[in-house]
Amino acid sequence: MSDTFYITTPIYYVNDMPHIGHIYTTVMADAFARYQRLKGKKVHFLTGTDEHGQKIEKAAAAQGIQPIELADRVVARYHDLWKLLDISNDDFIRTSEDRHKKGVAEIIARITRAGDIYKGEYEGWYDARDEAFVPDSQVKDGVDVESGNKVERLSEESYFFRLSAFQDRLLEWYRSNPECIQPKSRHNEVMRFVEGGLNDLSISRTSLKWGVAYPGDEDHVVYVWLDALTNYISALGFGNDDDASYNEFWPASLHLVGKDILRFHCVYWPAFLMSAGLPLPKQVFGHGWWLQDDAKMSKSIGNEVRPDHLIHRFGADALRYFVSREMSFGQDANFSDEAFLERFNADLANSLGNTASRTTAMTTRYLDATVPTPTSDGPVPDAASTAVEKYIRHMDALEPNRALEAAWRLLSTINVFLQDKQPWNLAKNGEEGRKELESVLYSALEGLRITSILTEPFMPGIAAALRKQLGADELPLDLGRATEWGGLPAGTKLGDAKPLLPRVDIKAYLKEIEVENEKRAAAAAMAEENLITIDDFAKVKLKVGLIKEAERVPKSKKLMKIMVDVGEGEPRQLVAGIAERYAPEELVGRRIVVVANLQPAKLMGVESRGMLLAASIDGAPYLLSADDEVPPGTGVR
Ligand code: ME8
Repeated sequence: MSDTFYITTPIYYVNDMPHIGHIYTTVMADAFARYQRLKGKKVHFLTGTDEHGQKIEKAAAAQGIQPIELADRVVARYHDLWKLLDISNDDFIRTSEDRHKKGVAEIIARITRAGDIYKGEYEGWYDARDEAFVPDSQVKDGVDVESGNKVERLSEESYFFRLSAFQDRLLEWYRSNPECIQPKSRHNEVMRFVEGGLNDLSISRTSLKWGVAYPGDEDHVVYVWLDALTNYISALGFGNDDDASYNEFWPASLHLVGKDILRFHCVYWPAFLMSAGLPLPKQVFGHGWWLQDDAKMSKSIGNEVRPDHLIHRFGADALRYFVSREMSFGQDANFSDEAFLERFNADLANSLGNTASRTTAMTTRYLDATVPTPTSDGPVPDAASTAVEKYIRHMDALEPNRALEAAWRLLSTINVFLQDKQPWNLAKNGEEGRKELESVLYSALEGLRITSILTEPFMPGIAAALRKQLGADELPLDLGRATEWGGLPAGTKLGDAKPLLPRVDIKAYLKEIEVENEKRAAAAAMAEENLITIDDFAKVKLKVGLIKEAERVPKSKKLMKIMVDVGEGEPRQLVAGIAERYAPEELVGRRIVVVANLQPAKLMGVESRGMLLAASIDGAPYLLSADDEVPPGTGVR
């Protein structure tokens, strides 16, 4: 069996800030990475960002910044979040990095050499949200009926990958590797899709600039999914001078992705690799979606959960635990603050926190905070070995929620045992009672030590704090000998007892966040009032105008009627409040800036078809002007 384990998350788009979905995949990948380390594997854990493509180009334009600036901002947020959540990734790849571009160039070179690329014309639909080509049969009224996303028509020169030629080889791979796509239902889904036939895939775009330059053809950039998928090998040094990590870790043990992008990972990616003559990943797992009120979170609906308040108040580990335990791996689940708080109280504060604090408090009180002689009496030792065995079985089968259930059954056995034996009464029963008291407390302490190992992949911070309280922080941390009964030596001094996870008053907390949310909504509404998007600004059509005639509006001190050439043939009539500062003869021949798409209005009975721009100092107008060489009608932006 290989002693390396290479695990990846998808690389996340930088058009949007991270939310619970991105947190979930990364936390689960982290849990598996930590688990494999506990098993003694040499782990390489990769995450990163997907920075190219139309979606990012558009998002950056909407904010009036360069795509790379947007990427830098969002990447900084990802780095902060992964630090806060104690994610133990070994590397973070950005597709804007040179090492990645070299990897993309190399895989294209290999596919080209294999004769699987040809030049043609792409005529069809494109879904910029998923960065996917959509077949005609799937589009109705400009919408992809499968995803519900809007699509646009493309017609451009493109390089094509001969995906159609890989149908049989892909089917053969699925059939002879029943484990390669998980869960099983997804394996069947992908097979059915491929059995339905495959079209060749457009792998370059000309109508887009923000991407990896297509090798040898400057007019094209590489299609963002070919670019993105290659991150899994470019990050290891594939196509670079130093490819030692590639040789050590490829093929990946596990690509962990959401079910939304399974097809890209199970059809395109293996086909690219087959063509390039490279080994295929061992397994792709497509997990379910976090929903809110049964709807998938999405930017357009604006229902994405960003649980910063939960992390801030309860710590990263509480959130890590909640997402790991609440969702049956592979299925969908709803996210709610209420569900989080209930689990927090029941599983963390009660089952774990209380058991730990009762055990350490009694050991402190009755046994001078010192671990007594090891014993294997009572039900806890068996419960511990069953828990470890089940935990390993479920983790190996990618059933993390069930692995946690197994660990919590051990906690429950410890709890029931303490309740039965009532150590506080044993303490009153002389020498006989004292012997049993020591045995009961040893079982509880040792059961907790083993729990601290099983929970480490999910809650590294809490697990470490628990081990410290048990005086076990220097003891080995692995899933071999360390989980055998009796590891906690007699005479060990307990660490300081601090409450690990105090209960929360759910009602009071929900009220607190309601008030917070109201405040936040009010702040957002204000921000919205003051800020406009670039699209809002683009609605205002500004043009340079040349003043041809000017005369005061009779009986008005302020108003001047002017005729302005805005490049439309006929001059436009405008009425402006500038007569107190400018004489008509000063105006004729000036080049000014005009709002050309303002609804017409009447001022003192005179029609005005537009508005001129002027700076205003204490109410006095100072006209904005344009240089002499700018022709009338020129757009201003
Ligand atoms: O698809 N529930 O990036 P992305 C659970 N760049 N997981 C969710 C989720 C939800 N509601 N929403 C998102 C991309 N995710 C591409 C990937 S890989 C070569 C390129 C998670 O930023 C889930 O893992 O849209 C999903 O696959 C991923 O975020 C999509 O992230």
